[in-house]
Amino acid sequence: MLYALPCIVWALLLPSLSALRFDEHAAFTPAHLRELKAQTKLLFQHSWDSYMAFGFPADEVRPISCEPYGPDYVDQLNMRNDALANVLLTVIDNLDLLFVMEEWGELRKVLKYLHENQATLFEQDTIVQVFEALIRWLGGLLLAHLLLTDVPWPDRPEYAEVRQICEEYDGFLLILAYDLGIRLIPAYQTETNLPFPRVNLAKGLEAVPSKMNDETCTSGVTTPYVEFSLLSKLTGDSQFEQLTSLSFWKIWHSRSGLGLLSMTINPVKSEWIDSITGVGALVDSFYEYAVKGSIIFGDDSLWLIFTKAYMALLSHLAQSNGIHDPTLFGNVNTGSGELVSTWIDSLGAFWAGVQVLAGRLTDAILSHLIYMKMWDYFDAVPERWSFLSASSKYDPLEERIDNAINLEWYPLRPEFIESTYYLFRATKDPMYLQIGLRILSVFESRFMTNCGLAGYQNVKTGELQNRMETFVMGELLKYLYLLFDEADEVFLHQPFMSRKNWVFSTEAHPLWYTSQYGSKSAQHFRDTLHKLQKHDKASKVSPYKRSFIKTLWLKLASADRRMVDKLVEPPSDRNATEVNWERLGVKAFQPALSSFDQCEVRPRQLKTHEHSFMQSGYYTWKSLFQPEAKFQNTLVRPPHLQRHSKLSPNHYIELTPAFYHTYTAFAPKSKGDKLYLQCARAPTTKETDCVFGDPAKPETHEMYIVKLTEKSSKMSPNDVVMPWLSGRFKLEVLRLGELDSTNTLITKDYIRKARPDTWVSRKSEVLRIIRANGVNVGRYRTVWTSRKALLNTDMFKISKDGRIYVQGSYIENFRVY
Ligand code: DMJ
Repeated sequence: MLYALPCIVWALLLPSLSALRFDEHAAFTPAHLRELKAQTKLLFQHSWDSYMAFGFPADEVRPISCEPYGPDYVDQLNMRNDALANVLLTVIDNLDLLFVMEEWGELRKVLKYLHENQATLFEQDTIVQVFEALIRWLGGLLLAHLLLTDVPWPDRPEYAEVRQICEEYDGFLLILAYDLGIRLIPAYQTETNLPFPRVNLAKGLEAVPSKMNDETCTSGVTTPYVEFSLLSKLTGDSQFEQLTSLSFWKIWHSRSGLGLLSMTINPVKSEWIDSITGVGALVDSFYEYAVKGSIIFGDDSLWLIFTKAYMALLSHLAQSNGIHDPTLFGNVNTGSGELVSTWIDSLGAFWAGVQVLAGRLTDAILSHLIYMKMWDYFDAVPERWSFLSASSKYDPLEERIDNAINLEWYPLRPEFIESTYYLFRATKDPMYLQIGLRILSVFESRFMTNCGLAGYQNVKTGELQNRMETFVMGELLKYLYLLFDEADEVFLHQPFMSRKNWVFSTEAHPLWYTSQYGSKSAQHFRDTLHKLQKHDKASKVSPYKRSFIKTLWLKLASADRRMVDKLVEPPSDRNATEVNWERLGVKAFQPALSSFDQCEVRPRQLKTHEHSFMQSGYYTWKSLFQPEAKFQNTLVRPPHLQRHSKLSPNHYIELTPAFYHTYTAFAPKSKGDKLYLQCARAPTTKETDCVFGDPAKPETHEMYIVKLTEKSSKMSPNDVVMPWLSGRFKLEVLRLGELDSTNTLITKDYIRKARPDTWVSRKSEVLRIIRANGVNVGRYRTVWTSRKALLNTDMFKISKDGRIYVQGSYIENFRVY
């Protein structure tokens, strides 16, 4: 490693890096992928070496000016102090990356430094955010501890050094993690059981001005649960788990009537501050940790939370035309479910990864696409992008760009490459490698600076930011490297790790837990702590810490595990009793909520992929270019990127010539073939939203999916049965001459067939249910409701054969039984 390497030398090396580059030729042979991994590793080495040469032991290195960067000691209220506290952040957040990159020499060096400085590392008079400290520092320490104590490193030459390091390791990282935990846990000293967002590491809660602690966010309240529970389980000190699970459940029970959680809350009054929700900033990792927590701890109640929350998101947030169309999850009012903004944020790109983990592959592909389009146009994901804007396509480019990009920075956030990695592991579609290839080449050509990697200060102008947050290496480069590890060479992908049930934390630290290891660890920890306290009372448990523990335990004596148990929902009884299935000729059915218990393994639009050689499923997806049509005013390429057209002559990832030619090589190309390579025209039909009955939480009124029917039954497999008609419906309005979401032209015949009772005029229309309470319906499925459910309202008219008219309009796929 070249710590003292002057910037000039790096500048000289840059051209040779790009010379190494494959010319965007999409072979993705084992040799090619190995080369891409090597190139990604060079980016890591450049960043890490720069940090060690110019940043260490500060928290970060500034990638343009090559200076160390840490907390602001003058202005304590500076938000940058949320994550920076002079605690060797780059090192702690990247310990596991050193394992991934097999940088054993570096690992040994930084472990030695941490060992020597452990007594004072967190004794910092700075105000930090519990959330950031949790995910970056505590997660980093816990994971490194697990890697050093709970991995059966094979007896192979490449692991000889790490086996040695493990043997020498005395468990000090867990002591450090505990020290940190004890400093952070005062945040939970509230009457409401919701934590304060910030603490002072050295002086506790009292040293934090109240205005810095009067607002916290849903992610801040729920996310600590996973890392803190792990800390409890590994140390045997249950306070961390008890307090954080209590807050998790408390906030879950504060969800709105629609089952939605707002973004920010006052922890003292336990009152929501806003009534907006989305899947991005401030609320993102609540969903993420409901799924991941359920995996790490095998907790079914967390999984149930996720399924309910997910149904609510599908009902109220999901915006798409047809059931196979790109979907974006907008921001809505938690009370009414109405859309309240026309932007989505960069953090929301993680969502597709969680959808993959939750087994919803088709949904994941549909929500990932819009972020790929952002890369197509901006070579980045702007912090906030507007899908709708006031501009028209005739307005000047600058004006369109101004209206399209609401927050203009891109600090090299990892979320898009993170979900790309998940999607590739789940589908093996080469399009995801192509995305990785483009990102790698943009990083090499645009974001690589003298001392690391610098993202955009302004996506619109191309101005760079003199900051490299720790997630750039710790998440982005890690996911990129693992994406190219198709051969499963990295230890995380190897069989000796597959029994661990590990899952990446929100900060990309792979975490896992087994009770067997937990009890062994807790016993060992107690013994070590006991010895330490005996020998070094003063430095290990300061008076403030001891007194806090005492008060907290008094509180816990009354607020014990039973308080959490009361809030935990039992897995609901999902059996149907009120539908006479036999009379309806239905032999098998499934409650909609329990459909989440099965993983989807072959996403629909990629179905053909399994039969085809050298073909990306994307080229069979008819809606691939729908976003261009739909968002033509806000997907616009800024001038500075147009000037760089030499670097990326064709900015569409999915149309990179080499890739397109390779991965459509065996696709049918003539018109008569079933999979003729052609995209559908964007639908011209309009959509409308309506609420029938009481728009309650998704679990309030169970709905069912028909699985198997008698021949005589009017129902068909996949039909939706709603014994109570209640909730939000998305309808497509089909008018004469329009093109619908299935690419069908609405002709007189179509309307006449649907409504034989009516004279077809230019104004005739037919409605179609696209989605009912988040469940996809569309043209080929019918929603059935009981006649009883429609009796008490004038809104509906039922024809003799069970068709339903809503205020005079006919819904083609809606029937009563
Ligand atoms: C990271 O610190 C984590 O991924 C977190 O969950 C969200 N934000 C950043 C990266 O964007």
